[in-house]
Amino acid sequence: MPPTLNQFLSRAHREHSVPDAHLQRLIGTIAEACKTIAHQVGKGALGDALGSTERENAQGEIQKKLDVIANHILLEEAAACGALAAIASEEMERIQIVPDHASKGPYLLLFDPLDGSSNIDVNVSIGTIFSVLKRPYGEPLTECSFLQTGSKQVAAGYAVYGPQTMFVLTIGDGVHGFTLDCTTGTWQLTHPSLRIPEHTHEYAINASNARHWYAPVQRYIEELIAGKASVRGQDFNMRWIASMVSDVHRILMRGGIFMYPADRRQPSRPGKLRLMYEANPMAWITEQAGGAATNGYQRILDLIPGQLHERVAVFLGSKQEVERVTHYHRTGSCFPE
Ligand code: AHM
Ligand code: MG
Repeated sequence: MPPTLNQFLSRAHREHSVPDAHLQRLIGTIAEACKTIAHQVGKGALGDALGSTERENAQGEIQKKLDVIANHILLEEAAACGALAAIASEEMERIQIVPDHASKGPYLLLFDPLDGSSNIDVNVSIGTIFSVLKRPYGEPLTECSFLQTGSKQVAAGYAVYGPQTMFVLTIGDGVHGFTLDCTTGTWQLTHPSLRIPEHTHEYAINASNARHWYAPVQRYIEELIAGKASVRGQDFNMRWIASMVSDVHRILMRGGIFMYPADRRQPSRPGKLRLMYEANPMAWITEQAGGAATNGYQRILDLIPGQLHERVAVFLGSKQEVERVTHYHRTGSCFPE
């Protein structure tokens, strides 16, 4: 019988003293909240939770009903677990500080409660992404406390609500996947020590934006499409689920590169995805599984955030592909070699 998530965390604590008791409780609480979200997602039209609200989130996007429900579930459960000082979410403009009357802890939690929400109403896989940082002491607890590089994360992961419900976690010692056993309600370690293959034949990008891409991305994708006839000398396959969790999960399972580049539509906007609760946790998971993650120029985990909800270009997955597209950006090389 594979270990459950709780057994896995207890063993990691015994063997490496990481995660500490607070972090164990926090990860357990997030996983429980994901179970509740999975249950809500699974109800579909029977749960009166499909469709949109009339409200916008901090980024000016119309919230789906399930965005709001998932945010509420995570917020309520995490705030009460005693491990946190404050919480930030894609769905909340400002951070939420755990009130003085509640039990507090040394960690900060960031999450995207329901990633890929355009897929909710059409019954395609979606997920929850989270990132945990240590609370800096010796300064007031504000949004600035969250503005740490991704390399400071102490835990990161996601849940994917698909044909199987899975919880994928890193605490800095590899990447481990747990599958929800619906008969017992436990997360079982089914995918220990996941590794992303270095070579791949698969890429993921929203190709409908091709006309807006900058030259390094144009060149890289043109070569992939040309396949055997190009400098690449092999054919590539394309997949785009429009749910980062699902696309990254596929890459963890069988390799590939995921891209959401900056483009010419809004030159001041460096991509669509959010650095602190989308790119950072996925970048750390990718690196922990032997892959790479950059914004085209720099390692994502080294980027110093200026704002809680800031956006970033993302190239992540199989190492050799990420290195190639990053090289095209760094050298400004737009023409075949
Ligand atoms: P969301 O957090 O509002 O759901 O947006 C993020 C999602 C990612 O999951 C996905 O990779 C991307 O947006 C899809 O964008 P597009 O609709 O441009 O293909
Ligand atoms: Mg998202």
